[in-house]
Amino acid sequence: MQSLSQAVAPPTTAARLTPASGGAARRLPVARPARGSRLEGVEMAPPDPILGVSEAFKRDTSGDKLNLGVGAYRTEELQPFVLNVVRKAEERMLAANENKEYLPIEGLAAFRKATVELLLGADSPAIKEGRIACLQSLSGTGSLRIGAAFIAKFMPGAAAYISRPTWGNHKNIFADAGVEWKEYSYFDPETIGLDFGGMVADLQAAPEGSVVVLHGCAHNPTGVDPTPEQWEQIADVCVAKKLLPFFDVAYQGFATGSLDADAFAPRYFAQRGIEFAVAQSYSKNLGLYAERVGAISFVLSDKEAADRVLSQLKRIARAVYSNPPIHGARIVSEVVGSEEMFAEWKGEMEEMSGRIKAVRQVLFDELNKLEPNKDWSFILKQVGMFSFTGLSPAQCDHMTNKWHVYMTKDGRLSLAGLNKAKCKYLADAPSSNSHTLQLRIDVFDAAALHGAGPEGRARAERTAACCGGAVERSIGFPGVHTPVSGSSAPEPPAYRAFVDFKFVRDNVEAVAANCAARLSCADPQRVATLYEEYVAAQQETDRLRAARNENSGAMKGKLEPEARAALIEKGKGIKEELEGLEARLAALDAELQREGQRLPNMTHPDVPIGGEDVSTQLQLVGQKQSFAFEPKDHLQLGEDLDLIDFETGGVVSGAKFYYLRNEAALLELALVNYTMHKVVAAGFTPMMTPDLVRESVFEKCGFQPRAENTQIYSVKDSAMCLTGTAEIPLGGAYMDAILPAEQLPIRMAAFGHCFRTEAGAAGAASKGLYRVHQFSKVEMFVVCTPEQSDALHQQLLELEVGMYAELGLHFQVLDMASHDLGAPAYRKFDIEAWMPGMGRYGEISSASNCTDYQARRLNIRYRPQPPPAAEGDAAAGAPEGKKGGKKKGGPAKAPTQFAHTLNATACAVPRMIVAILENYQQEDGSVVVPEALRLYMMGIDVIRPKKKINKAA
Ligand code: PLA
Repeated sequence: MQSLSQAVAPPTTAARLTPASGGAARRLPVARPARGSRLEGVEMAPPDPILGVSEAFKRDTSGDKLNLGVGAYRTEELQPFVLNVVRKAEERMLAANENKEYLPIEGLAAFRKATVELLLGADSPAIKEGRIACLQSLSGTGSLRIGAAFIAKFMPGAAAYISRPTWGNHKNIFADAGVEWKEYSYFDPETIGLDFGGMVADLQAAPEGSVVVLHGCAHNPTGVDPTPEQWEQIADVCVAKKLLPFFDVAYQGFATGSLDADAFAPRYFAQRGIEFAVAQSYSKNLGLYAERVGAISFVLSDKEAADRVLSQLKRIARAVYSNPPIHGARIVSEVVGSEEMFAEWKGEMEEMSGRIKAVRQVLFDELNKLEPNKDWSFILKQVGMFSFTGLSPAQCDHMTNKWHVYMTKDGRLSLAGLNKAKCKYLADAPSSNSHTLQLRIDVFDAAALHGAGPEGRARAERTAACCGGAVERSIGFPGVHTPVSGSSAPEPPAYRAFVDFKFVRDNVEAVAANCAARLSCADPQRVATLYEEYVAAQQETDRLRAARNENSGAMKGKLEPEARAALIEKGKGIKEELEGLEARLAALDAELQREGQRLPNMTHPDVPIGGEDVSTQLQLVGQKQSFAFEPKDHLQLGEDLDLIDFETGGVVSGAKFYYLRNEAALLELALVNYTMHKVVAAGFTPMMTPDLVRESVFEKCGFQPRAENTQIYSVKDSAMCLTGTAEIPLGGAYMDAILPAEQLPIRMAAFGHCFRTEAGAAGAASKGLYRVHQFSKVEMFVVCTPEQSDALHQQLLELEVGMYAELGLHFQVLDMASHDLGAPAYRKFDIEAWMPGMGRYGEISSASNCTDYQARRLNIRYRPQPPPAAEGDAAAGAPEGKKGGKKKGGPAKAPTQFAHTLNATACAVPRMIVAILENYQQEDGSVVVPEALRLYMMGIDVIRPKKKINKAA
């Protein structure tokens, strides 16, 4: 049986601790660190972007400090708040003297009843009919995680769509559970409101059966919620696209102050009979942060399904924490279960949400006083605990480092942690305080970014121009293009590519010109800037680490108590600064990856700049076939000679599928065997490769299986795709390898099946065998050193030319123009054969030099040979570490370098069949088999008409 990890290999996992699957049995040397602890490779995880802020806040000794990071409610005195109803409930519980026995796995019955009633209303039919599978779990986070684990297990392959932006932990939760997450548009910085059009469009574009995570109310971090009418339309899309809504209800009561009004969305979905999942939390609305009390529920269409789902939720929870904690659950049951306490809670809820609204008003007023010409209304319009200010990460850092205002790097301010008095500090303290000027500028900038600020607009325009535009990229087979599109901002990188950032920074103009020449929407200037920032942060980190070491060195030995105390204090300061910097480094690194991975390869200087029409003709081989009769096209020949059966292909599989029959079936095998014979003779290792490959390998080879209009078929319920070309499994074969230079070049040739959706394909060229959903191909792939790749590119071309010439085809060789290069290709030679049926040349093959583009993504390296031992050195082969004062371990190993990769079509079977049938047809309707193939054709040298099987007897 397939294991879960196989079924849902999370493509978002960036790093792997173990070598590629099957690594142990690989015959290739794979670098393993020769270090001490077996866990030496475990890297430091970055501090949590939200809870890390609270940790830093605690360490700050300033009297001015303000924690606007975590969404935790404070009183007007900025003190933590325990609700009166909670105190009362606890008193009752204490008086009742209850025991501490384990709860059932599903939790406390009274709690579960109270929780679904709070969500859907006590008279909800779903509750009455027992259609809700409700499991008490560990607050909102744990409930989401159990829900995510359920999705991973029972909806394998379904991605979870989360809003952009969203609560930072959503990505962790789904990724760690093995559910791939993707984003839908949500926030429009221009209007500081909902990008409803973008949201609906993205959800409509999501594959059927996807999960869509919706904030039930008081969206975190934007404070922007859909209107009831918009919720109706969201529900329509969920129904039409069979999406599973997964509500995250963490702030019920904080949007409007009313627990009932804030439950509008889930209640509306339930009323429409839409099945959904929901995670509820009592952290905020009952102030039970540390009690970890919440629930995961599935609202379903019948009781029987609910019973089954609950049984599986229990099964998951049992293996994670066995059963939930009781204290908080009892508080909830007491409060929600008693009419009087429930009413009191509602009052306190209104009070909390009212205080935040009052703070909004004061902050708004202060900012207005300060800068009346700006539109600050977003502060008032946003709902819930937060204000989404638009401050950049650098500005947020500045707020913290200089003014002790702790906030998350996405520009979110928790107004629940602010009071009226501090609003003044935040916006406009007495003018004698020179600090405020800077603060004012920060917040002022925020408005500029939100509104028509030049930077924000430029970004938006760039994204629109690039991603909406017709940027196309070849998927490896000539003439087939995949639009590189994304609905808006690029997704975060799913893997780490070793992009040469230094090169980009040092050559930013050349890289920009290259992007323009290739119609790429990447932004080299941004990459260069990010890299500069990254390097500076790295240097600062190194400096601090050295200071820390020096400080701890100074503490060794005997010291006066004061001196020691001073050193300890200093050490603390350094530690804190380091933590802040490390978080910044991690954020910079992620953005560098995201932006860097969008860059295309550089371009060979001889490549003509422009569209296909400016490609250079390098060679013209053979001559156009002249016919003394009216030649047929391959479809007619295929029909007349009973060779190609599209009709049955259509019935059995669908349009653009076909059967090859009789000599055509043999012709496919003959072409494959002929080609294999040739390439093996040329030193290529013959291979048969998997037709299903992990999505991540596609990405590392430079393909985009998830892009809109992708040419690649994804396999439902798995993270695998059907190969579009054997280039992908061949490229993946040496992923993460470190190859000794003397093993290079590695030449491989694989027979593989190619599957293509042919999205957007139309016109004459899609007739017959020219463009089909499945075909066979022999593909060549080379891994080599940088010095070898240009010559090998020529050799691949020569091999192709030799074979097609021997097969008697007439063709031209083109050095393809820049617009026609896929992102990985540095240079590409296409071969186009004369196709009498179309009356023009048609592509039959393509050979690309990808230089180190794929190798930097697939992490294919080689180790150059060490320089020959200098004279007078220890004799070569002397025992390591003995003579000559050499370091233990023998001659110094040269540092590894990225390999180069090349790929080339040796034989794309159907297009060869087209070319052969059309060029070798005879006046009598027969087709002569090219001389070179006869050896492989079981003695058949002419294909003649034959009696066909009549299906309708
Ligand atoms: N869902 C959303 C949207 C949240 O904002 C939070 C908490 C949770 C779920 C989970 O909270 P729980 O596990 O305590 O029930 N968000 C906080 C805290 C308040 C945090 O990050 O954990 C925040 O500051 O965003």
